[in-house]
Amino acid sequence: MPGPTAGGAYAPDPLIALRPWEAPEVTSWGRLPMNAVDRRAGALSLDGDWRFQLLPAPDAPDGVWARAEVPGAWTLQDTDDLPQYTNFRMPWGDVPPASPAANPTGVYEREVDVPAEWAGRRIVLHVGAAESVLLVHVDGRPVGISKDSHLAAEFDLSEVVRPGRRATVRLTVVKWSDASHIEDQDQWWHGGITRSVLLYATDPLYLADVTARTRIDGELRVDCQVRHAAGTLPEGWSVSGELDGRPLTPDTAFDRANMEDGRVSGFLGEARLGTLVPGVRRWSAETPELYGLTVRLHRADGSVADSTHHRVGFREVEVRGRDLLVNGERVYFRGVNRHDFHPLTGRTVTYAEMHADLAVLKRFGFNAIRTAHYPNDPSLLDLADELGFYVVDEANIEAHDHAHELADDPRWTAAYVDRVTRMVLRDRNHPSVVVWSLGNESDYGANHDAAAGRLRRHDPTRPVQYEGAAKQGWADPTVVSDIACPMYAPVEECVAHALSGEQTKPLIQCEYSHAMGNSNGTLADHWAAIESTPGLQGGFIWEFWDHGILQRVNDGRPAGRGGAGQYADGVAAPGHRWAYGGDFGETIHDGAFIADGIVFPDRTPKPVMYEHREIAAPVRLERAGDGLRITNRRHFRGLDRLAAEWRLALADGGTLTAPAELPDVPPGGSATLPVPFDLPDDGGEAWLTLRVTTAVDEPWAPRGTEVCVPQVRLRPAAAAPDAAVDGPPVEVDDAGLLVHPLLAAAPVLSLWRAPTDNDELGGMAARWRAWGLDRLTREVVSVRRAGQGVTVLAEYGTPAGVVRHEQVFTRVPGGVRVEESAELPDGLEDVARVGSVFETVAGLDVLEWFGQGPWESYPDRSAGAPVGHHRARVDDLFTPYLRPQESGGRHGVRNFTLSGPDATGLAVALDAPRQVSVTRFAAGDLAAAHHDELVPRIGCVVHIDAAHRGLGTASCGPDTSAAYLVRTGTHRWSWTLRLL
Ligand code: IPT
Repeated sequence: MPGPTAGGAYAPDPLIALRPWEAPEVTSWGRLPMNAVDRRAGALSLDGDWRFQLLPAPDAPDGVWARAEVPGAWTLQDTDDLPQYTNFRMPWGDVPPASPAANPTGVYEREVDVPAEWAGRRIVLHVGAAESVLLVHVDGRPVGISKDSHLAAEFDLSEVVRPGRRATVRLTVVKWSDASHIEDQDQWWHGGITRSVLLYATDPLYLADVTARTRIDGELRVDCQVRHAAGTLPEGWSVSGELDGRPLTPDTAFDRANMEDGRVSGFLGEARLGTLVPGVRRWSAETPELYGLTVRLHRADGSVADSTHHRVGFREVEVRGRDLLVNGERVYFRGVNRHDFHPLTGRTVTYAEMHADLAVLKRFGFNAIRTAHYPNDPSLLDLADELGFYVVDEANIEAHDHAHELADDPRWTAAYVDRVTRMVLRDRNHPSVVVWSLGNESDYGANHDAAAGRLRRHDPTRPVQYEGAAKQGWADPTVVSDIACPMYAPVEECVAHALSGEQTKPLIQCEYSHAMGNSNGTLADHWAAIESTPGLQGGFIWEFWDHGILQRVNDGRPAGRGGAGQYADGVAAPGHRWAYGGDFGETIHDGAFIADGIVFPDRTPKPVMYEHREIAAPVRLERAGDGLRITNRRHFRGLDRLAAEWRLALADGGTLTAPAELPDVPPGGSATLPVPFDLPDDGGEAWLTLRVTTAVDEPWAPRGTEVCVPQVRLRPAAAAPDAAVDGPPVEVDDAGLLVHPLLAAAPVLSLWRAPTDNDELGGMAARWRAWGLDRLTREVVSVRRAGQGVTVLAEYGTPAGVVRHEQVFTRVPGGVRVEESAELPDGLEDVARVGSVFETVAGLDVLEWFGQGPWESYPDRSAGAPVGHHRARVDDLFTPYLRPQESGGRHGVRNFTLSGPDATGLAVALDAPRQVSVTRFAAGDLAAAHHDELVPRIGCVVHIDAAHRGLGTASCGPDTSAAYLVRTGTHRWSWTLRLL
């Protein structure tokens, strides 16, 4: 910061003169070592409103002060520097370590009254996170520099501030730097101070770090580092500790060894405490048992100089052969990648919000998180310890655009080592952290090896993974990854590896099943393979959030905190929308690729969550002879804390319920039971569901929350086609189109769906457009009447051949049967659907169906939608994906009714379970860029599909598998339309 000298000239500020934003070797200056000591209690919060100005460059002179909120990104506050989204392209062209000349630099300033009672104490400034270079000045004096936008930086202010006096703290945050080149993650670019700022004081004699290690036999070892502000430690200090009230024992042998070989010098004290807890309760994601650890540092007179509190869990992680074991068990990793994200505040997230994230994950069967692609907010790990998650803690390194160049570049070695080391020092006491990750998408080089060396020294108890290294050979023992952790590997490739005899490491995909838009097809197939193939242990879905930023439509600005309450159920309120790449006027951006989560930007679960919940169900139900088998699929506990109820859904009857008693079965065990109902002779197709709920209030869900709904079919449908009857002839117009009082548009052939993100990015949509499937023209070939019936033949021409479509309309009791066939020529390979589409008149607002539901399902994403009687308002059937696309489908529908408030309407019975959708939108209506731009029709658009293409995950990763593709040749389907 330039400051006036005695002569009135400006002396260059050393922190600016150094140009640390273009010096990768400079990872910090004046910054204290990272540690795990908890300083939150007793700290002075400096959060709130700060003086703020945004300079055009770090070395620009001061301008005009405004205000900004800390913590918070300035890109979401009242500045002209708006968020920008790029996947891995750097938003500016300069090669590392250069940064652009136009480099927004936020200057934050405020006065701080340093408490008078801190006299004689050591005073520390803590900045939770700043993006991407932080320069600290106090009262004009340079204090320090820090990099790494996702880890805290601490600075000793004892010599700079005076207790009882006021000090001016100035935090300069440079947005673009050499560090941006290794923070090139697929997310919004922001600038600002994104986590809390604190000031705290300690005794001059203080705990510099505390490391707790546990074993599952109940052994706890606590290593303490002690320092003194004056440099040399005074004589006679000691540490003591307790675990839930049980005193820890000082390890005198350790102390003696330290003394004898002189390892404890005058400035660094080391001491070890320990205990053995008999009958210890083990920590796991299913049993997140925590013990409270308090460590105290005493002066020679026994008085307490410092203390810290931690929660520890007794658990062990180990790679044995090709299994990753937690407490000796080969657990499955039902994981998701999680960014720190909020639609109003960007990367600033509160404890309550993180709790809500984890609660929703827990409710939907997830047990693992990869902190993509940087250490998440520290409270996330407290919550993961408490709620029970296995965490892959990832360092903030992604050099994506310059991955290969930087991996071996010695100028960046310090940065790679620094980021990995500081993460480990911050997080190693958390039982939830089971694996360290060296970062993401940064190729593999000497810098990774250097970081891993330091990491293994600091924490030999956990495995290390790094996808960039694993890519060089899943079984290669020479690369620095204990886990084969590919991304988006086809399931067949994973199975082949596991069966090859070559596998040497656990195979857990660090990213798979890309959740962009209407996606996650074949998730159940992945899990069928994982559970039946030793060596496969799961993976981490990409990703948790759709990162839509709430934006005001009128002025295009981010809504910021003012947007609170301006969204619900995944949808932005009128006048707002979920912004994605390009919406803030950026020319360089990657569009809707940022909207690829399993939850909407407001955390509303997308339909895939239900699919996952069922795949992860703790209880499995199967037929076993005449009875049933219930299996406990947990790894560490019985079926305790769960309640259940039986439901019997009869196609031609209603739904019966009966209380269920879950058997007492150990993890992995099963029990057989009789079918709990006597099946009535009538009622047709019958499905038995075990509705499992939480039996008690859990930290993540109240009692009675649905956990899974496994089901078995007890009786198949009996085929009983309606006989043709006499009656008035079926009416068709001259074009052979059915005339019906409730149809606004008659059923015609549909081969098209509004492309999903997978269809677009996978290239299918381009092919379908080239064939003109989005604008098919129907030509009537013949209309033949016979008795009451009519046969209509039509043709739809495409550059890949002509599709012949026949409809046979027959009078049946109370309505019309429509028998259809469509012949797809060989050239029309892999279309979106083959089926009928029609539109109803207005006034039919409720859909009731017997089939899979209640949520959206598709052929390759239907394992989580139980068969039953379902009911929904038509307006609620469409899923509001951020970029409009095919949505609202229901798989396995047998029959449905569409009715108005007076219960009149139409009833449709299908010849077989079919993919059906009833929405307010024709496929062609879904061409808008954002959901809020859609204009619903007043009638219903109904699709009945003989075949519907799977969703796959081709926006990033494998497409759906062959079994879910629409084949060429003849498709036949039929349905009956009646009035209610
Ligand atoms: C992979 C990235 O790790 C992740 O951040 C995200 O971009 C994801 O893809 C796609 O959404 S990298 C890709 C090149 C496989």
